[in-house]
Amino acid sequence: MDFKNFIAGAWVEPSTGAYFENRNPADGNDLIGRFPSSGPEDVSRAAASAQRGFALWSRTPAPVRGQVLQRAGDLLVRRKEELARAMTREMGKVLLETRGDVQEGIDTAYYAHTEGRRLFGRTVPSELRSKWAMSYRRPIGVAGIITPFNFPLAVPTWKLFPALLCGNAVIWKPSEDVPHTAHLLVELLLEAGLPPEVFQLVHGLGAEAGKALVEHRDVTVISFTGSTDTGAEIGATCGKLHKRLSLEMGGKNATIVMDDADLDLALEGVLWGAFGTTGQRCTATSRLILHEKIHDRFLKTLVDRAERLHLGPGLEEKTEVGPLIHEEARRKVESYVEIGKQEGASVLTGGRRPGSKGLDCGWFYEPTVLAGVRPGMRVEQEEIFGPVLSVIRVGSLAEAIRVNNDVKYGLSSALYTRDVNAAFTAMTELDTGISYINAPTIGAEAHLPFGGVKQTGNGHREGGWEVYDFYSETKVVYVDFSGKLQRAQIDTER
Ligand code: UN1
Repeated sequence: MDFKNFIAGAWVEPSTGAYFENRNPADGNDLIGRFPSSGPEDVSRAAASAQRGFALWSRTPAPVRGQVLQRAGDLLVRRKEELARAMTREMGKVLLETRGDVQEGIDTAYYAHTEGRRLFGRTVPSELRSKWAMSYRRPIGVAGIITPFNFPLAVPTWKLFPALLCGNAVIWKPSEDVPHTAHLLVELLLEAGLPPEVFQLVHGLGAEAGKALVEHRDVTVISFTGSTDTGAEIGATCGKLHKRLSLEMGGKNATIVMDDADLDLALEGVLWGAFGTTGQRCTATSRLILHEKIHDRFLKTLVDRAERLHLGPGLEEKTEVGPLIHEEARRKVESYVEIGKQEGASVLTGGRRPGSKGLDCGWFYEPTVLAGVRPGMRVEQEEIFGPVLSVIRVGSLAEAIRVNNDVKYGLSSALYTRDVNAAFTAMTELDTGISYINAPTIGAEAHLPFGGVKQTGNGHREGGWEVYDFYSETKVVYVDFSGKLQRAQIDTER
């Protein structure tokens, strides 16, 4: 089946006439559909429509905008299972996780709904008599939203819902690996009552549709989640064109396990953080920093458990780890495991494609533990985005924190300990946007700010209350009701 773009209130074919295929990563023979390979002309049409949508939507009261998102939340609740199944089919992760992905979208919808009745400004005292000073928040314009494959629904909603609640029109370019979920979400938003020209869906490749969106002069806000390299290119363009930009990029997240930790708890957290979503989360645990006193013992149980994780198609209930997203992702994982070996790491488990015949139609790769990794090795520094855990041995908390911080990224970190002083020291010293104590590096909640420091981001946050600042512009208003000219800084009575 050929899917379409949604532009100017209608489902339309791409101007290019070109399409790309979308296949199930667990079974390459399962074709989900063909989706438009859009180009600059499609983006231009979308931008013109979005401007008309903006004129309407920006004048719609925020609580009314919120009601549309409430209805979207209700529809997501009703269709949770159906959506989760479609998402597992196209993205690969297990059903338990795609259900969670939809739930994160539901939480984001209901948070956005209630924000429609807040969107607080401030009223502050003026330095002059009979004068009020206040700020309020206005919509900005047309937001170009570019999203990744790993959370086909949750991550888009983190961006789309706050952008819409704040009164912006949206052009969405979803990942070419999960266009079907995007299609289903747009259908749902229209059903929830979103006025058509407020929302445009433009499918396509990053280098074509995505690039055209970032470069279009009428798209004044860009939000991107993806690789640090692409983020740097987008940043350069947005800098030149004076666009507001939010970037959410790579991570090299570590879990530290101290010698006083509850090791059973830590084991569960490490397995879930490293191999959940087949390691394809920005927040995935890709480094394990073990205190030397428990290093060997912990590693032994970890390897034992990792070996027993059940690999398979995500739609099968017994599956714990699904496939990687595509061939290129698997090749990248394979090449990093080779690099790790050359650097002197040893593969304690995994390090290969599964032997089982049933899995040779998908992009499966065994959960892999690399031991003997030393700080500075490439497998310790670079994002792999797959089921590969690099284990580093340390002698103290101070050393663990140093190792954690000595990477170019700073998204998430975790510490397992029973020592309250160690916990607070780590909370203060770990150089990441998010830290967990006695919990894995994954699992951020929708109502708290999400994002990282250093090359993970550019200072903005998704989620929670902060994202609403990104999608709105502060306007300040002074009202002088004294009836005479009062000069600020000059006529003040001291
Ligand atoms: C991502 O990996 O891009 O905290 C998002 C988590 C999820 C979101 C991850 N709630 O792991």
